[in-house]
Amino acid sequence: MFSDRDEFKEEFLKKLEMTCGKSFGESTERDHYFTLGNMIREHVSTEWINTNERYRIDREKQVYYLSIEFLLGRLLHHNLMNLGIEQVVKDGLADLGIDLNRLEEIEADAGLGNGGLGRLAACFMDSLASLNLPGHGCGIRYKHGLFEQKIVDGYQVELPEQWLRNGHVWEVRKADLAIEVPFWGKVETTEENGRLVFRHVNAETISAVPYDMPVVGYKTDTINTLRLWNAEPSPYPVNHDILKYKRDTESVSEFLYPDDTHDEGKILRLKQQYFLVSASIRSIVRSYRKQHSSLRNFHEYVSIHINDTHPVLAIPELMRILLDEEEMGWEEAWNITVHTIAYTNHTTLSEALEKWPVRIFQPLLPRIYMIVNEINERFCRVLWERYPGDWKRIEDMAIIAHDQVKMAHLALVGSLSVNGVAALHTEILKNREMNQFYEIFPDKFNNKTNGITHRRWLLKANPLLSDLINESIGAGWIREPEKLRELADFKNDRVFLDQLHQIKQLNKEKLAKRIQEQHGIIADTSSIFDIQVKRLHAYKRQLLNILHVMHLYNRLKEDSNFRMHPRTFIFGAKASPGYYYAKKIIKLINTVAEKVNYDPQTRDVLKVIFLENYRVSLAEEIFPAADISEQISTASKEASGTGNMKFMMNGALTVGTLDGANIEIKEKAGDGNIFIFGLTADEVLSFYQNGGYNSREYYHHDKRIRQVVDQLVNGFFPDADDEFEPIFDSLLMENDQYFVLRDFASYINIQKEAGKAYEDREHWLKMSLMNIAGSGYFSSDRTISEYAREIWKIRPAGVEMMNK
Ligand code: B1N
Repeated sequence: MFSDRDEFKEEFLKKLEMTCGKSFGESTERDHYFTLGNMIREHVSTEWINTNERYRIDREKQVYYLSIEFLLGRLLHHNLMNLGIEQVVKDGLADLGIDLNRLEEIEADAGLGNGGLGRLAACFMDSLASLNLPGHGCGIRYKHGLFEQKIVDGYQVELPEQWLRNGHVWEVRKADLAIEVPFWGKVETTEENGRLVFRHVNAETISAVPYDMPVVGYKTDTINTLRLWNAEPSPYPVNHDILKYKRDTESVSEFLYPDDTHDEGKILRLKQQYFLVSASIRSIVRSYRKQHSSLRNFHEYVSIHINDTHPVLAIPELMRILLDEEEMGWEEAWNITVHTIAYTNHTTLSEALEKWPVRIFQPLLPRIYMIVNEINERFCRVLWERYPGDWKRIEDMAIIAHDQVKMAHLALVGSLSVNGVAALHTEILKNREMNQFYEIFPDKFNNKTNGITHRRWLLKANPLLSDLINESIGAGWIREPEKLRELADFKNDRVFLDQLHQIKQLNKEKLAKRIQEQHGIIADTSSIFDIQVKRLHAYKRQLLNILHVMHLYNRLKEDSNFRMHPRTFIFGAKASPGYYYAKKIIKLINTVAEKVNYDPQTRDVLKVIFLENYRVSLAEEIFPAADISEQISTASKEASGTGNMKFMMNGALTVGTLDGANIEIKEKAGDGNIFIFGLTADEVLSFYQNGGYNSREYYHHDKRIRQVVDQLVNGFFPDADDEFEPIFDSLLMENDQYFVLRDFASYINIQKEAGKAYEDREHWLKMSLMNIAGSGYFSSDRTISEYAREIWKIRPAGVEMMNK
């Protein structure tokens, strides 16, 4: 690697001429970006090869993290930072008159995920490498990531995302390692030498071509691999219509499904899932076989993690290889499989539970179906012995029932570990959603509270705050984030608190500038930045937030004595394109914004901003600028949340329900440093079970509620006609499934309290500091260490840490 800026410059200029075929004088910013990116990737390649060699020679156990989503965001800055060459590169470029920040903006986000689940996978990649753990990702190289969102006339419009338009500097295509994945056809069963042999014939195959990306650990020698599979026509097509065949194959890795916590049940999705699983498992086995003569001890050297049920076919696929290729008996193959696979559940929402009709599953994956069927029959026999005559229970728990394959049941039966993603979530799985399975397999269940990489979400996203932390407690927190605790010592230090305030202001100004450039709205940086950014979903209750804004507007209009600290309510959210109700909420937020932002009577104290196209790179500017973090899901519905952790780590105070990881945030920040409101999970669940909630009572008895609900339909929004009737109906005609009206009064009160608290600046800063100080627990380094120790049983490779 270049040791100083002059060496860097020399190499950069040489490389520029070679890759772009232009002189420096003729080159554009895009040329500079590509030159730098290619240069860095090439530098990384030696260590990348070394890491792989080391893994091969040491024969250490490896983990493979299978995920249908990896929401990586941009990589240039992140890689420079982790390599420890950020400053040299910045200085060298500056000498040439190039601004590194501008080059960073050229990079397209790798948006191969919807939200929390996909971003979690990306944070885990960073933590694995940074902790020197032998762990790799396997995913799909979607040509189009999550759609780009435009807001037109207040409505969401979706455009295809184009991250590969200008090529992608971080990937390496490895065509020679392609794997053929078979679909359709049929299975011929014959008997050979007293043994049943299964042959999958007349299959239509798709080539899975790996594109590898280096995953650079933070200032270590470890460089792991994220392998993304691209679907291409196979060199041996059986199909005669070549053009149609080409289109059909390529469609498998064309689009990411845009449904967050919702199951679409489309055949192409099942194809994607088997494509990912089959290519990944076969390639894992292929490299295993290079070092081991049989697969007998596979589970001692390999752990395979499935991120939700999307890759659950890893279970029958591994069985297929052990049975059909290795010619093992069922018992031995099953023992290896169950000891290899671990499963994380990310939601209890029933609409997200994957179920496949047998009539789709069986013809598409004939051999896999046979194996799932056998797993089911054997499992049902076990159930029958344990619960003789209890037909109802067996029907409920079966993997295949009523002509449907239940993917979660397959995961529960076929893996050695089942974990939830926050303490409350795991308890709900054990005691409610998966209680019958918990009874049989109590030892499988465990909790792994989510985390986020503090390197991207604090060190990189908030350089000013990171500097302040370094100056006060040293840089040890970067490797050991729990050390952020030491910041608590500064809670009575006026000078320190004042610096904290200055930094928040600067971050707010930066965001305000972006808002003004993009939306033409001026956000007052002395107002409270109250932010809700996440996917749009009824259970996340963006509706509660915007109804509260309408309530404040009403108060301001009606009561000239009403005083509040000025607030800027900021939203960012994509709605699934087919999710009608969610899109109505977006339109409502924009309609309210239109009304309050231009009313001379209110615009100085109340602003509403809907940020277009929320994504990782924008998130990095948002979290550091937040005063208040909105985490207001209906209790029991949000499995964990991870945005809540990013806000906390950047010193925002949470206004939230006792849901998901909010409960643990409250413990770590301290009860006095968070604003909790609303029903508890137990209360919500018992309402669902026993009834007893009537939303109309709340509507009739609370005139603040009546007023805002009526305003949805009574002409308050002059051009809205019946636009918001579906929202009105959901609240009153459909009994408000998400308890928006039930929690409304409690929410108004806590918001009032938060607003008042903000006016005592010193106290607020203390609370903010206690959030930062308590946030170390939510580093994904902690989460990944727990997975490594308790589930995967993998150890850090013995490598030198760079002393930078
Ligand atoms: O996973 C996150 C959690 O922090 C969130 O609470 C949870 O909602 C999220 C089907 C999902 N659960 N399920 C999904 C995503 C895509 C899809 O096609 C389901 N996402 C979550 C990380 O644990």
